[in-house]
Amino acid sequence: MLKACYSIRMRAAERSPELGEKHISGGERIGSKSQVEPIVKQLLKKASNHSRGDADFIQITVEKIAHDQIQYISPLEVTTVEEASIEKARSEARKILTSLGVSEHALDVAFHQLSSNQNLRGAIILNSKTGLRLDERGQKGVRVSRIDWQDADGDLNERVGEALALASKVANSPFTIAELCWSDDPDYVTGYVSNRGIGYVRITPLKRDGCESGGRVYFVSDEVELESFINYLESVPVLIRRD
Ligand code: WAQ
Ligand code: MG
Ligand code: MG
Ligand code: MG
Repeated sequence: MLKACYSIRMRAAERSPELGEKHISGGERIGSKSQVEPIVKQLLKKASNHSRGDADFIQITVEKIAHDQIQYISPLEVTTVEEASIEKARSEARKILTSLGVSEHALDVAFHQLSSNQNLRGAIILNSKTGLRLDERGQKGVRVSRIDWQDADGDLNERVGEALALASKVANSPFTIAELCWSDDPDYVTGYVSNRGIGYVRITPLKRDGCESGGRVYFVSDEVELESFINYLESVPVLIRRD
């Protein structure tokens, strides 16, 4: 008999009457009944002592998911590119994304968004040709959820394992042309570009140490069925497994 599975999501924010809500951290996991408690602890720990600030609001949501809806997908291959400067790293990222069919204009929009946005909770969806933003989520963006590794993620650290799982789910959609990401955490300057053909290409440094801007951009094709794409990202449970 198949055991019940749970989606466990966390979001943490700092709230001030003057500045409103600042995004601190988020997390999304999937586990069996006996894993719920350790996962909740891990997500609480992730939300606390965060480099973006002291969370004074932490929300954890636990939801049962149907076992027969889970999709199993392989992780993208990981490679790493180290550059001598942010300019060189960004130009390498642009070169790769251009080769995948992302237009110059869409790249300008994406780099501007990630360089100027300090409070993005999810991803921005851009048409890879026109650079037009397709989701209407503002600062909330689209948060990929119901995603985890089936077993251990190998010898990856927590951050890389999470990012690789997210990127693998995103790349698996036929509407995804490519992704660009770097963290909004001030102490983490490595980002990546990814898609199903090139895999997960880590690039460092994509931003200045101490900088709190970052986020994710999903470049999509003209054929995108937006509602079904967003539903896949947010709601379809996916477990990553090495085959
Ligand atoms: N779905 C969509 N967007 C997300 C999600 C998600 N589940 N989680 C984070 N984001 C967006 C959101 O705008 C965040 O502000 C931004 O990405 C950065 O999130 O190989 O740590 O968790 O060395 O700070 C990538 C490189 C690290 C890892 C990315 O992102 C490596 C990272 P963070
Ligand atoms: Mg985080
Ligand atoms: Mg994260
Ligand atoms: Mg972050």
